[in-house]
Amino acid sequence: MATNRTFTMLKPDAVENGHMGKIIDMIIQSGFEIKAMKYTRLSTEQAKKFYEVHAERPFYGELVEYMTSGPIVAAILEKENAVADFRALIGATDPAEAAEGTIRKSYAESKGRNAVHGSDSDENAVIEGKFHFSANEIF
Ligand code: DAT
Ligand code: MG
Repeated sequence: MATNRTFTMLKPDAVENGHMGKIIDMIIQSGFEIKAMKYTRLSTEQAKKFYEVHAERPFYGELVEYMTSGPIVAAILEKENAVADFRALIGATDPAEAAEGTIRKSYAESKGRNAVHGSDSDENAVIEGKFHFSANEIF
């Protein structure tokens, strides 16, 4: 069942490079409504848990270190077909492979430092949203 919601993080490189405002604007202009948003920093424990599906991958340690290296913006977004439409808006994991006009094509530094996260399923969107927000922070 589609929830029409997805979860995103503007990653440390996007914040560091001053792209936060432009990316949020792209998200809103693409028809997503912000249901929850916070400026925060992941602890090592949180980053490990969030990316635990990648625990066996060779880049896991680097990923956790990077995701805890500075503040991020976490948000829950709503739109019809939110998960798939947001994946289309952010583009491929590697910005070199991302389509023109996507957030990663425009703002990501590399496959590892790729500006933005987007949930890959409705189920994970719910899990990831709950990971960052309590019920009274979601509107
Ligand atoms: P996505 O973020 O597009 O869903 P993913 O879930 O496969 O991609 O991987 C999660 C994050 O891990 C990704 O945004 C960046 C990092 N990552 C993935 N593959 C990588 C690689 N080959 N080298 C370095 N970092 C990688
Ligand atoms: Mg993923």
